Amino acid sequence: MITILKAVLVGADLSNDGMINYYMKELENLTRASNIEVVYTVTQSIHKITSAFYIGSGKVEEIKQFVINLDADIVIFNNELSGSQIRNLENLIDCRVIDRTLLILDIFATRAKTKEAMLQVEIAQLDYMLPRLTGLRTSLNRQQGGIGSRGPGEKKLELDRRRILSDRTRLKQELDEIVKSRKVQRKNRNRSNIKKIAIVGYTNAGKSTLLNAFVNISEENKNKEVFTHNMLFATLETATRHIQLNSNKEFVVTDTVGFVSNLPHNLIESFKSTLEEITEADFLIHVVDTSNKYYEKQIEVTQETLKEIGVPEIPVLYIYNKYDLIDYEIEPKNFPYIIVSLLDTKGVSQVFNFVEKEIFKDYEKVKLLIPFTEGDLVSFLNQNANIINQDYSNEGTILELELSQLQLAKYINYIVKEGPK
Ligand SMILES: Nc1nc2c(ncn2[C@@H]2O[C@H](COP(=O)(O)OP(=O)(O)O)[C@@H](O)[C@H]2O)c(=O)[nH]1
Ligand SMILES: [Mg+2]
Repeated sequence: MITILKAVLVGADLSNDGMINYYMKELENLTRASNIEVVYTVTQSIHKITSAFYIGSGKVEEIKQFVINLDADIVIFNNELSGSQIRNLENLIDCRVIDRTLLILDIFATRAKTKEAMLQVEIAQLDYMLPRLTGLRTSLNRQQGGIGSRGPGEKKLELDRRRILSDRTRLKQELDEIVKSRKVQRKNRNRSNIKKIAIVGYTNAGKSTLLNAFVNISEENKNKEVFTHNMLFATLETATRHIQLNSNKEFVVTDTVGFVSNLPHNLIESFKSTLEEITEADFLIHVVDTSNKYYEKQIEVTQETLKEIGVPEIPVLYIYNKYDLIDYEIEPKNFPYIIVSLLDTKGVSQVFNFVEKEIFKDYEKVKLLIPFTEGDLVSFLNQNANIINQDYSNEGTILELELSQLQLAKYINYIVKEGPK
């Protein structure tokens, strides 16, 4: 039988900016994503963090009562705790205590599927553990039922520390190897000068749904869909797909891990290599879940996270998604934007039209005259460019087609100059 853990959530409000309910709602979603039931939520506005418990000791007593009365198994803090705060809280409340960071790391750990993602999460977990060894040790004992067992001796801790450090070095080396080969792949793509689009946004906004819509535009891409699911952090891996449009224009599109507010810093650090794909994009599509009433805050969170991972000024299209679910008017504050439902084919084609126009705006319509002796070039262009019209003259084939600036330079000698009529 699966027993579902019951949690009491705790949030200390230091900034008093009116956002505490948003953060607690988000923590609740994260907790559910971990398959833990939320039985109660406590918030307290504080002016100063106490070194012993983070919050005031009176509040801790109150939490203890809730834990007993509601038969809770775990207390989850929205604020990041130190090792000694965890230990003190656990001793006083007599229940396992974790913080938001550990919760997120835990979700990432269960969702990671590729070797790269697993290594990244493991490194982030070790970085979280290192400064908290004393506190976490009691937390671990308690989990195993060893109530009353104090933390291990100093010597044992030192051994643990050394073991963790050497594990970390080994994992980092493994990760570096993977990152290196990914870089080579990326370089090859860059060399081919294909336009790159990156889909970004808050977790569960519809990013993977959009990627799949792109994938389904053309026949050759069938069976390359990615996983979409109504849950936080359904996918952690970066998926890149090559899309070939009917007009023979091509681009690559990347879908990556979604964001959430206060993403643990060491998680961002260790996912940097994955997220680098975003920094190299020519165009970003920022997907927004308008059915979440805090969608504006989620846009900000995404924008801030992009800044944190060093994304330069790249043109962005905002997609205000899940319009089918809402019964209120929305007033987008970010431009350019499209309001759609990505589950609706009409919405999807609206997005495509915009994207196609935007990323291929440097294409020009020209006429080429290709001598009959160069029939290979005619068939090559038929396969690789958008041919609008094909005609013949005494000298050769006349192709009316769209070419990128790069192609224009390459075929400049074939261009037919249109004289004044
Ligand atoms: N009702 C509705 N659901 C949507 C829409 N777009 C995506 N979803 C659903 O939202 C959930 C999350 O989508 P997903 O693409 O996995 O989000 P991601 O985390 O951003 O990749 C899935 O269950 C989708 O089917 C939409 O326009 N309307
Ligand atoms: Mg996804």
